[in-house]
Amino acid sequence: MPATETHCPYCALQCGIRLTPEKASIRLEPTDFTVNKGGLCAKGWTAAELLDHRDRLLTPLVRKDAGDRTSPLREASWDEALDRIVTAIKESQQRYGPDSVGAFGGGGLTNEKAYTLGKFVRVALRSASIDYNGRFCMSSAATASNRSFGVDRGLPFPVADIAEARTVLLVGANPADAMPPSMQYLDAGRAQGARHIVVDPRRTTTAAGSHLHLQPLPGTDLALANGMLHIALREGLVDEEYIRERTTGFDAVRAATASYWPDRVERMTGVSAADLRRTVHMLATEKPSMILTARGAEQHSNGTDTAQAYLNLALALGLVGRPYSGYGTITGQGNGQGGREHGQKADQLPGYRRIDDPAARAHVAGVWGIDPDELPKPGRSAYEMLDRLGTDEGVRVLLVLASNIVVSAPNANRVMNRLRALDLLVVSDIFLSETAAMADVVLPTAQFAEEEGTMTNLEGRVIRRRRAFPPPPDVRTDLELFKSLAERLGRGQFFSDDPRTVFDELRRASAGGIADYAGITYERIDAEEGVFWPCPAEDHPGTPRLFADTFPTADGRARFVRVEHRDPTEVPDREYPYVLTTGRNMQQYQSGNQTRRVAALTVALPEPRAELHPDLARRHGIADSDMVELRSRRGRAVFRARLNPGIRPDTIFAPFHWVGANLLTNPSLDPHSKMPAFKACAVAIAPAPEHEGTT
Ligand SMILES: Nc1nc2c(c(=O)[nH]1)N[C@H]1C(S)=C(S)[C@@H](COP(=O)(O)OP(=O)(O)OC[C@H]3O[C@@H](n4cnc5c(=O)[nH]c(N)nc54)[C@H](O)[C@@H]3O)O[C@H]1N2
Ligand SMILES: Nc1nc2c(c(=O)[nH]1)N[C@H]1C(S)=C(S)[C@@H](COP(=O)(O)OP(=O)(O)OC[C@H]3O[C@@H](n4cnc5c(=O)[nH]c(N)nc54)[C@H](O)[C@@H]3O)O[C@H]1N2
Ligand code: SF4
Ligand SMILES: [Mo]
Repeated sequence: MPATETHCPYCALQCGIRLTPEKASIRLEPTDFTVNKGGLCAKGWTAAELLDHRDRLLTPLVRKDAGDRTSPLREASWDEALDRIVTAIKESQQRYGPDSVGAFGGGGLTNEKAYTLGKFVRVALRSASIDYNGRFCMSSAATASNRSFGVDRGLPFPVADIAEARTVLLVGANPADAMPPSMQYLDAGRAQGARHIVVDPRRTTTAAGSHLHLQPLPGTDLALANGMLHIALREGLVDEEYIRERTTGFDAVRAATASYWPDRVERMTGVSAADLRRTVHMLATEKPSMILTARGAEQHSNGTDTAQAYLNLALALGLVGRPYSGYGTITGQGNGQGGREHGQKADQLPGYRRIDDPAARAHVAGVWGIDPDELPKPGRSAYEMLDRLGTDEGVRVLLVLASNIVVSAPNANRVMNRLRALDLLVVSDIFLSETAAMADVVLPTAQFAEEEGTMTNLEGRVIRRRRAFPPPPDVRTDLELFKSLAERLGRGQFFSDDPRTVFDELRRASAGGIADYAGITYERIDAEEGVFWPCPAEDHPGTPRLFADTFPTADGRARFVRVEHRDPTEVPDREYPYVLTTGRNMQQYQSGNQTRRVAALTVALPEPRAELHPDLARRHGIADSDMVELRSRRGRAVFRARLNPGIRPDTIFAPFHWVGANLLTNPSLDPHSKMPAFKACAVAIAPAPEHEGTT
């Protein structure tokens, strides 16, 4: 078999890789694809191990005794598995109505699969109940970008532009661990004299390499941004002409920032007024400048307003739409961008259309060949759906694809209880995840190198995932799954399991929408190293850079939105005196269902380690590598301690790649985006016996 050029199965950088079958193995090497230019991280280098892994799911599994989840899973035929699912769907819909059957999707699905999942739920199930793990990822920055810019494309410029900026402010982003090959652009910038400022409660590798590291208390990034805007206004650093010509709504923001005096902001955040001033001076005077946010700023119960505060700052300094400058959010999952455009969201139709917009409903219903009145209304957001599973008003039959919610959803004890209350849980995955292990029916699915499709990377560049080998004999793609379920539900005529056919339909469904893919073809992607949306026609070049002349809002101007600091919903008190924040380690990916099975990664990082300051550790009699117990109002979990003098003494950091961190986290939701507060809750700490092991 010849070599196949495709992309890494994991994050949104979508590094180019080449897979070459050899006698007894598969060789994986980086390509010089324009984004990674020959770079890969440890996860990418070892991704071939997933392909012929001994843990691979190779047949459907069902419970030995249907309806009894304590009975063991046994192998089953596709017919038997699908029949069990369809019987449960029909019973539930008859008894409780169409919305009692729902789906939870993922930002790792190809565009073709994400699109078809959204359509399957609306057209085959006629249900409103769909949402996905991107709600836990990009939703806050997406909401802020939509309301200010009229569009949500994570980076409105190619990632290579980062190398040309002279000042870069990274807020709650740790690309040195989360996207190591992207560091070549930051490194190149620094080599030319650029200055980088990192805002993170921890001294990460990214922070250590920067010019200036600001260490705020988790959840206070909004106050920091308003404080910078206050200084910019007072010291005449804002771009009044830009504000006049290209924006609306600044007066309200100007008024709101008046009370964010530097010494007050210093007390709220722990960042010195001098550092605040240095930062805003660099951004305003050492241009071009970029402000980039990631999950550290966004995964809060005020995440939307926090992203907004940085967006306001970028607009006030006149950065947005100018060369090598602006605001961006660093998208996380492999198809985290495309996955949020084509209908997996509860309130959305393809092309980033709104499901409550009559014109959008008419257009998409036309492409799908149904009556617009058949389309359901908006459904509930991810956690709101999980929180009601198995209740009379909630979902009772749930299909989970491309997410391992038992590990990755907040307040996991509650989520597990709700999953147990379902009438039927169906999970499609590559490996038996913690969520799949709870399911009534487990379906084996094809993985990256076994399927065709498109992904949209963190830049909004649509690229191709290419098939190098067929899946194992009894393993099907999710497209085949949707089609065969739809057939059994009498709606098969609306679905195709051929990725190209689906993509061509997606192009038509997205045409005229915000995320317009109409002019993108597989052939163009091959010829042009990907195509940036919006791309409304085949002779349109695509749009690597947005906002140069106008914004896709009604009046063509960007909108300022007034935002005020609010404390995280849960702040430390006597019983739970520290702030827990959570996030990523370099060697593991997400819920770990893939990377925890890769030998080299698990040798490098075998268990979750909670990072805490040596002073805090000493106070509790904890030494490095001791076991520690963390407790919150929702649960307890045990970690091995890692003493880190670079973290704030009032803050503990824990990775979420294993069951543990999310037993503690707070599901309090951002009112605009419905993002949970993954990055700030209150915990207590105590030594734990060694024999407990990590949770
Ligand atoms: N190795 C690896 N890489 C990944 C992933 C992975 O699981 N593993 N996942 C991918 C995905 S889906 C995503 S979304 C991205 C995420 O990429 P990032 O957002 O860069 O990763 P996180 O570790 O979640 O958070 C970034 C930083 O925020 C800091 N932080 C915590 N609380 C706060 C706060 O209140 N304010 C500020 N300013 N900072 C805070 C943390 O200390 C952390 O260093 O990574 C992608 N890449
Ligand atoms: N405490 C805390 N929790 C967090 C976060 C945090 O920072 N802190 N971050 C949040 C963020 S940003 C994210 S993105 C989520 C991610 O968390 P999850 O949604 O759990 O993400 P993954 O672990 O990538 O889960 C993907 C699953 O799908 C499988 N899979 C891969 N490809 C396919 C496919 O094509 N089809 C199917 N059917 N399955 C497939 C994989 O094997 C894996 O089991 O976690 C969120 N949870
Ligand atoms: S940075 Fe992301 S896309 Fe690149 S090799 Fe690592 S995990 Fe894969
Ligand atoms: Mo994410």
